[in-house]
Amino acid sequence: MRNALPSFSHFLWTSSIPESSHKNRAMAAGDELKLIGNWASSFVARPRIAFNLKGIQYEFLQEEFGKKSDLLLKSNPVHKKIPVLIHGGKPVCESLVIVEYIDQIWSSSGPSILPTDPYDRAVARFWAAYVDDKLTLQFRPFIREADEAAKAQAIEQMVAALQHLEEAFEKCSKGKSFFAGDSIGFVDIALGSLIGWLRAVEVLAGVKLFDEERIPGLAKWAERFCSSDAAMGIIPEPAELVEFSKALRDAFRSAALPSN
Ligand SMILES: N[C@@H](CCC(=O)N[C@@H](CS)C(=O)NCC(=O)O)C(=O)O
Repeated sequence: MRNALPSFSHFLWTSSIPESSHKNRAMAAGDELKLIGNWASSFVARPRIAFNLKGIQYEFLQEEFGKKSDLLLKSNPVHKKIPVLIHGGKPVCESLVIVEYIDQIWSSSGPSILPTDPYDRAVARFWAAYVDDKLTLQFRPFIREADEAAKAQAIEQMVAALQHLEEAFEKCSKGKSFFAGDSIGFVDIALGSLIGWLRAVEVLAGVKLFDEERIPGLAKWAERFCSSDAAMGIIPEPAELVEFSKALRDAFRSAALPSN
C-alpha cells in the first residue's frame, strides 16, 4: 500500500507532499511544472503517462484524502478536483484537457498523442469522451456503500462499454498494438488510465472484465499498455486499489462524506 488513508471528515484532499518524478529527464526549460494529484486516481494517471511519453520531468504534488490543499483550491476553484497541472504559474484543469495541453506544448518531444488528421483526431476525442461517459462513474458502487443490485448494474454497463471499445480498438489500431497505432495515443491514455481500477473491480466483484474470449483485442492491449515504459509504475496494482477502496468505503461510512 503506497499511502495509508488518514482519518478524515470530508472527501477532500489535504496538503501537498512533493514527490519528484522522472529524475533523469530534462525539465522543460525554465518552466515550473507541477502536477497536483494522487497515486490512486485514474484521472491523475493520464497526465503522468503523457509526461512519460514526452520524456518531461515534473514535480508531483500528492494530495492526501482528508482536505483539499490551498494550492488545489486556488488552482481549480471551479471543480476543486485533481489533477491540476501548474505550468509557469498557470493552472490547467481536467485530465484530458491537460493531456492535450501537454501534447501541444511539447509537440516536438516524443510521439504525438493526438492524431494530426482532423478526422482521426475527432474519432480519438469521441472515444475518450465515451470512456469518461460510460466507465468512470461505474467505479462508484465499489468505493461507497452500495447494494448488490447497484454493483451488478455497474458491472453490466462496464461490460457493455468494453464491448464497444473492443470494436473501436479493432478499427482504430488497424492491427497494430495501440488505439493510436504503434505508440500510445489519446484513447490509449484515456482508457489505459482506468486499467488499475477495472482490475480492482474484477477482484472486488469476482468477475472478469478483460475476458480474453469476449474482448481478446482489449485484453491483450491492457497487458501491453501496463508493461509499456510510459505506464510502468503509474497504473496501481489491483491489490493496492482494493485496499484503498476499503479504506475509502470505511471513511465514507464513518463520516457521511459528500458523494463526489
Ligand atoms: N473530469 C475530471 C474528474 C477528476 C476527478 O473526479 N478527480 C477526483 C479524484 S479521482 C477528485 O478530485 N475527487 C475529489 C472530489 O470530488 O472532491 C478530470 O477528468 O480531471
